[in-house]
Amino acid sequence: MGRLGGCVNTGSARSRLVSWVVGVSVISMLFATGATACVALPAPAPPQPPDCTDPVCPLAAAARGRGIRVGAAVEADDLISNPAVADAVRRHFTSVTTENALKLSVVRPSPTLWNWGPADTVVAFAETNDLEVRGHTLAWVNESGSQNGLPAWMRDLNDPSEFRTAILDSVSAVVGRYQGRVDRWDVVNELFEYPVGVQAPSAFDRLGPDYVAELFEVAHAADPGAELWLNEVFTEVFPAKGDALVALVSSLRDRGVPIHGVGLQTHLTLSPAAPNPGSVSGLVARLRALGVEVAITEFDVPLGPLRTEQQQVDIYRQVTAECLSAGCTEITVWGVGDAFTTLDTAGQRQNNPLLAAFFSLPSTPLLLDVNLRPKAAYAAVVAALQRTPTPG
Ligand code: 9MR
Repeated sequence: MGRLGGCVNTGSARSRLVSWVVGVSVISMLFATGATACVALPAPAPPQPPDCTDPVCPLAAAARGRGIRVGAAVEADDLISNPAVADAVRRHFTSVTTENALKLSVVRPSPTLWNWGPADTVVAFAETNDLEVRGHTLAWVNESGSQNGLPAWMRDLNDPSEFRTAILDSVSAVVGRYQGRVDRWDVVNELFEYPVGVQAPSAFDRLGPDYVAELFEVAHAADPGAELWLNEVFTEVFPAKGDALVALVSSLRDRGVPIHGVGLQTHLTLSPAAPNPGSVSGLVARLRALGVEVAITEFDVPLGPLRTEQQQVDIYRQVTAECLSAGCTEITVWGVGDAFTTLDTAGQRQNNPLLAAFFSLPSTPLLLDVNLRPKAAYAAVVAALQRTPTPG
């Protein structure tokens, strides 16, 4: 891709007003970016994707060799109904994230109904296959545009004490049930509004002003051995969200709140442009300096008229290398393969008009193709895992 192969960043910061015309609406955002001088270079050929019939494929092998995790979001139904999916997960990945199974809307759809089946399936599959588990997610805060994982009955509890009982009891029950079996939890998901990094108003405000700390404490009490994470979206696009994350994590750590990691979702769906060089590594370094782990937790890079397969490959390589160079401990993609991406669903496209405007259908955003074969992007991530130096 030109940005990587043929452009020189001069380092002088400037602001660029980007306007995206989406249907009848215009969405304008201010970006800070380095001035860039480009020379025309021929695009390098994409790396040949490795074929893998081995029990442990290059992606998992490279991650294990480096001592980090590569993961995929999975659904229990897909693991059960499609042996090829189960096979691909166990050979290519070392970690699974519950895509929907542990959202409270799935686990506790009514006050008296606990639906453990999907999560039990994913956790048992992981144990059988020596995979780690990221439990996603206990409190999805920002409600803008999409379901946030809260069941309607909980959202409708306007009485603060009833809401408090419902949420805190549920968090305790869910984390407690999987004590010692789920390695890490996305305790709080999508806390901040965008583009600005302020806490989004939500049903969770009924818990009081310090509810983030309280949720971490409750989860910690239910499983003191589990890692507890904050998970945030679009930090590579909106620097203010990164600043807000750093400030919040700093305050939580200063107060001794049990927070162990920060996930950067990295859904690259707002713009066809690659993240500004340094935007990922810079934030990872700032967060790690606070004493927390950092991971890419929901990576996907859809294709569209303005993003070619070669650019997809380069973005996967660039972002993975940046993350690893600053000390990331996990790279997780949001789906086992292109047939399972959520980005092609109608709901996602309605909730994110930029996704509908800029990216193809199908968007083929993942590392394995529709037949679960490794793509060129897979080879690029493997190369980044093998070659990126660890931070000194
Ligand atoms: O992929 C998930 C999709 O199947 C659900 O319908 C949707 C709403 O619950 O959530 C999707 O996953 C989201 C994740 O939980 C949080 N970050 C954004 C993900 C993609 O929308």
